[in-house]
Amino acid sequence: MKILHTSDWHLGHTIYNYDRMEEQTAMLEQMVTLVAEHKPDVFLLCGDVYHTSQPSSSVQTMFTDAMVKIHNAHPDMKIIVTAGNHDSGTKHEIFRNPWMALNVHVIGTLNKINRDEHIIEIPHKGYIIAIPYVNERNMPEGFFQELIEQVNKHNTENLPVIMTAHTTVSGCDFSGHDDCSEYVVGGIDSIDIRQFGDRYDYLALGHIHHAQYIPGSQKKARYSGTPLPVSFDETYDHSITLVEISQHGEPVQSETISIFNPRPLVSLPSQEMASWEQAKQLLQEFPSDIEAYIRLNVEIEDFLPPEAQMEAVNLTQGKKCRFCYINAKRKDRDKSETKILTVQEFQSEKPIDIARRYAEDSGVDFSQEMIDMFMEAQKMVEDEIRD
Ligand SMILES: [Mn+2]
Repeated sequence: MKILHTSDWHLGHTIYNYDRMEEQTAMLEQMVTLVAEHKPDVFLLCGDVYHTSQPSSSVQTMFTDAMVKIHNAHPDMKIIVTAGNHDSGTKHEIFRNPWMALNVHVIGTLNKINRDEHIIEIPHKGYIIAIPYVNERNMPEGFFQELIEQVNKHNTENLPVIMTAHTTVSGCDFSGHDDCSEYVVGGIDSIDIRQFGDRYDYLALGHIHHAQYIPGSQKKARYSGTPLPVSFDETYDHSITLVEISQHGEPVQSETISIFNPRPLVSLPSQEMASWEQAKQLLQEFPSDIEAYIRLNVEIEDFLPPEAQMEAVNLTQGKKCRFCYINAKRKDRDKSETKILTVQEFQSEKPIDIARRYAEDSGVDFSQEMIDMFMEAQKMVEDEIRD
């Protein structure tokens, strides 16, 4: 069985108010080409199809048009789409039935009553156990293992068994993500790889943007990563994973295929920080014919000049690049000194950092327990907004 594994398309993502549909369309075109070239049996899209639960109609049209093209590129292929934490699972399921006509299976929510709905059989090829993002409070204990056992009971032909999940797995490399600790990434608590059991041949994961195998999984569990970077800190390669498994219990053959981004996210300087004057110089020297999003990494003594943003915008006049923001960090000074934030800095702070600052200023040790409780509360608020 041959599979193309991808996740975290985040369609509709905008960056500092710039619309990214052009790059997203270019990415989707590459998906169509890859399907036509490799002719996989299954195309797996493991969650975070959209960046928000309320994508605009043009973004939804971009997605549906792409799915039709992907289907037409190899009509025998099964396309399996699961919802991620950024998606509205119930909205994805509205068109579940008409999608079936194009060999597209949409799994938006957990069906605890008809668990069979999560098992998709590819006759004489293999089985896919498709699980969307589920808040851990709503995930029945042993759900993954039970489904695997059920599949293995019927798997008399010894066909490959593939499972999907959209979650944070402990020990993964979550670099590039905001809002995270060792335990929680993007509002999702990490779970131990052992919770999935060990009777699957390949675990196709979504949620973490850095493509990687899970340590200790013997290359059986993998994040495909995002095909396009969502943040400036995702400085790694972006790709899709091609997986081949001959039969149940056999090792997995896999290959990553890079996705070309016509408008990359560029930090100036690319590593470390520069002074404001140096950063301006770098921006001025940036080639005018390169299409890119630009972030300036600036180290400051006190404050940026109030006209800094405008100066940066002016320096990009006549250039094809799109200026986004100044990532300003103060030089480390005496730790006991209370940090004063500008409005711009405050707006870019994460809730957890504001809470940490509040605790520190109040002379309270912000313990791991408090961090976990805070992240839990934040996750509940985000779930509330999404639902
Ligand atoms: Mn996600």
